Amino acid sequence: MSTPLYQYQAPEPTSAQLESLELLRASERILLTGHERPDGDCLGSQAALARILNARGQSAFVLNPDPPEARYGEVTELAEFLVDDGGELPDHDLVVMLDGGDLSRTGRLAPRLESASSRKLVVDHHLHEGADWWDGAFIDTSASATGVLVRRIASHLGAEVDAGTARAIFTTLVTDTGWFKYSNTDQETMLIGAEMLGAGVRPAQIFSDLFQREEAEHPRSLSAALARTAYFGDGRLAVIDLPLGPDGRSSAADGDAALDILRSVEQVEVALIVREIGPARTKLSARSKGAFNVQKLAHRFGGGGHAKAAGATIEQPLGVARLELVEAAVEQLAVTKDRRSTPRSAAEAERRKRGA
Ligand SMILES: [Mn+2]
Repeated sequence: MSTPLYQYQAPEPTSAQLESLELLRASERILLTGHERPDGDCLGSQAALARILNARGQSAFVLNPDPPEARYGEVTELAEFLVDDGGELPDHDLVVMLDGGDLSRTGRLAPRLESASSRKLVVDHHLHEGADWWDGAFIDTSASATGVLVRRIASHLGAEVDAGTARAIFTTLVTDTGWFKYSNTDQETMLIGAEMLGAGVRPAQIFSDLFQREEAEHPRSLSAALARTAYFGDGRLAVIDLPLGPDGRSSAADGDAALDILRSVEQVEVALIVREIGPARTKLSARSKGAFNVQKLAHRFGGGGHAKAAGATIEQPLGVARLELVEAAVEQLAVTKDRRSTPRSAAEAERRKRGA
């Protein structure tokens, strides 16, 4: 391989981050975990951190509450990935929770993790509420992906990023930035991405592995979901509700793909998918563009996430949850500045400030 054009320089760690690094250095057998239904940021961060620690001669493995989707097969083969079987936790002296700061998001693993005598570390980029339950936290809510934080940790530990680790980290970036198109895409994201290309990542291959392996049913289930689109609040809010199928199973429609299409409509600022997952259980996926904060909306329903991507599990029947969500979202839209009135350039913003 030719000499890489660029090597990433991590920002100076904060004192809390320095303590986190000390925890990592001081541990021998490290259990990495994450949230239920792990996504590409969660799994990629875990694979990358496991490889970084293993290369240092430490023993790191992943234990998740749920199995990974098949699309992440090329990521989970990069480290030891276990799925919880409800039994005793494997021996470990440190737990690292990645891509989530609330232990409850590890689902049924949470009580066993909590009662384990091991020390606890969080590596995350979500807004955290509630008491700190950990011994250390490497948190930066401005990071586009947890993988960015893992890349910083590699720098701080003086670890090499090999081709496998690069693949894992690149997967985290493209998952959480929607392939570098969401507003969280910043210079650090692109610099790390550029560095990963130097380490052997081929973006087209990763795109194909992640996003071009749908089942034959995918276009039809997506179109059935999109046909349920309803608009509220002068078209600024788009909602798709997905009832259980005739077989009693929740819809298999790809929510992310549908949410992308809803947001492609010019006047849509908030897109919601409400999916029935049981008789009194509804899952919300919320996305926004412009100023609307979906984390705030999800929080009202017991969920969380980021300003532009959030979710919640609501203990209500689909119809009730949908009604309450629409009401809350329209209410919040009323106090959110209309996207069309948002200045498109710095020069325009300056003109408006001067009242011109
Ligand atoms: Mn993430």
